[in-house]
Amino acid sequence: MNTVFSSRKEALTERYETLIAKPNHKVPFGNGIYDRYENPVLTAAHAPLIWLYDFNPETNPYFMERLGVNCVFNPGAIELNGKFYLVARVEGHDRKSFFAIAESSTGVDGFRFWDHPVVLPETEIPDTNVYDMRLVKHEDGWIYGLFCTERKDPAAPPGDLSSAVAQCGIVRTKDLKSWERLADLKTGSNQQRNVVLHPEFVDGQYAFYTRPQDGFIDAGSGGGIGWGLSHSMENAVIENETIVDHRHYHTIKEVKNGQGPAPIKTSKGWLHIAHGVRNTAAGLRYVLYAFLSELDRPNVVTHRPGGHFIAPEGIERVGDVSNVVFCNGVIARDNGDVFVYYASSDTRCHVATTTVDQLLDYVTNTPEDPLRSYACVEQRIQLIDRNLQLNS
Ligand code: M1P
Repeated sequence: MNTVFSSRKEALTERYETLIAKPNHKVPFGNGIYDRYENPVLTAAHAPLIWLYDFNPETNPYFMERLGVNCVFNPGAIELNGKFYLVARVEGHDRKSFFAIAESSTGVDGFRFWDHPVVLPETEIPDTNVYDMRLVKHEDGWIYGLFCTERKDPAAPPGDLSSAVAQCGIVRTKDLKSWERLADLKTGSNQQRNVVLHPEFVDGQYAFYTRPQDGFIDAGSGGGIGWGLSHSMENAVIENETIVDHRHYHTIKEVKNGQGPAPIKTSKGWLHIAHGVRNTAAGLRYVLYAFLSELDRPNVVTHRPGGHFIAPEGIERVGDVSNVVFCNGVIARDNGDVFVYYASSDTRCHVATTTVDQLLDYVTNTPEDPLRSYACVEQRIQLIDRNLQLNS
């Protein structure tokens, strides 16, 4: 057999298996709210070699990559029969994203992709690009995947090859293997991204978190995390969209924000993880934040801890779209453990672990953003004075 072919194949296979077997450890100390981990849980290097290379020495004597993978990020997450599944956004060298499922028995390491990516049926108007699936076990018995479907803007002037229309695509499955495509969600907004299905019926209807916005990138006069109800999932229509969580001047979410995964049900309310975006001289900065909403009215927010929950750190700051953390997947286990899957800089996937107790402590006891420097100093002095008293 051709020696270049066989030596490269052998070496790359060994490197791949070493990567998958690499144990992941908590980064020491943490912040008491959650623990980060030393290694990302999924990267482009986790793409199986059979996705990338032609394994025939006759047609690929140099064991050359044929279909590259650029990055693996923004995974939806679900636990089924005690196993952890991520539906990752895999982006090829051709810039198109697709979904693929990786499975682990620990949730923090050992994630291995299934052989085949998800075959996502198209609608009559084919998607150009699909990404950021939110997986939801709904009380109706289906697992729904809501994702962003992107198509060229038909109203774009000639020569404009960038303008796109983003809308919410919907699929459902029972086993993560066969997927039924439903009609795209209809709302009154020109653009929709970050649409998430609430796991329970509200007033007997399907409930959605939305993110209406004017333009493909800019929220314009729109934005905020929206909310709406639909009688059907087969032909989901939201007639009435209201804003649950607004954008706000000079905060972590002044430019835009969006619901992350479906919220976690707790004894004190629905626990939400979301992303907030602000502008800087270096471009947009995406961080995660959290909030709590009422159990019976998930669209009514009761607690808003100020500032970010997770911001990009170290290597997380660098990637195809730098200074970004994004989360559309979380697993809350029956024992109270929570696995927050987040991606950094549109490049790789990480996990942070915590518990429902810790998250409830965080959202209910972290003070709100007082919105002015003077008030922030007052807030901090109150904390300092209480501590000095305790220390004396
Ligand atoms: O590039 C950062 C993120 O940008 C978009 O999020 P949003 O709609 O909130 O701006 C999405 O394309 C997301 O996938 C991406 O990570």
